[in-house]
Amino acid sequence: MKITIDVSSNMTVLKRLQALIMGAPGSGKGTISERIVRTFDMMHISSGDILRKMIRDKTDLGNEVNKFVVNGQLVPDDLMLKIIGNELNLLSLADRSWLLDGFPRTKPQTLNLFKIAPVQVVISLDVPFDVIIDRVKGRWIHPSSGRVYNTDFNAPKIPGRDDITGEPLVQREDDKPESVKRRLEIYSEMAGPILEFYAEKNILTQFSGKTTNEIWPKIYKFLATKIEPKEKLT
Ligand code: G5P
Ligand code: MG
Repeated sequence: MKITIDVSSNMTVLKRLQALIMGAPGSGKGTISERIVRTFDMMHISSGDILRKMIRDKTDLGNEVNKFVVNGQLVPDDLMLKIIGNELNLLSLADRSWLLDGFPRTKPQTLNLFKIAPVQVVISLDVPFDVIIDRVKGRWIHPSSGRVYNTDFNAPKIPGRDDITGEPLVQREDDKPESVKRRLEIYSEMAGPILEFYAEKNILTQFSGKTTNEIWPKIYKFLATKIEPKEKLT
């Protein structure tokens, strides 16, 4: 890996950063990822977006995973690795910085990722569950790009339409209250061992707050010690 030393601050700046963002469903991973990849010129790989595309395309695998996703359950590890394994192999060879969002979700996935494409930085979002439950009710997404909106937070310029393409926005099937409840329960159960794994490797940093605008400047400041931003946060 290429490393340059920033002599002005004595800081080690990486040419290429391999990062991961974790957090409960609705904690703002997608929203914050959009800001990170734009500001630091990184690739964004969201396991949820990959699955939703397969479901929309109605591939055999897409129909199979839909049964889990729609009910707010995790896609089984073997199936998940089959789907994302190729993507991970490509990431391990990529010459650009990247940010994984939504993977890994289980200890076996964590160990597999560690073998194929180890990350250098793990960002964990800590947002209270009552805040999350409230905000997912207003979530609208643009399916083909994965762009995320919220009627209370970052509303689209034209209601119900994507800002860039003008195409219709949709609500996610798994944002129904019972699915959200199940997803939050699963996260509470599964995240601990994954976070412990990364804490032991000394690569975990947690960011707490109730809003994205409160959390984002802290993440920016942290990442700017690792990689040169393309856009400065003013
Ligand atoms: P996903 O797609 O990975 P989740 O459940 O981890 O889904 P989700 O729901 O996509 O996470 P997020 O990305 O953390 O949430 O949050 P977000 O979309 O950015 O923000 C939520 C809403 O809040 C948006 O409307 C946003 O605009 C708004 N918002 C953001 N900040 C603020 C704020 O400050 N204030 C307010 N008011 N609003 C704000 O996974 C989906 C499913 O795929 C399967 C599973 O079935 C999973 O349930 N799956 C996997 N299964 C197994 N293994 C894996 N690795 C899997 N990956 C996915
Ligand atoms: Mg998301």
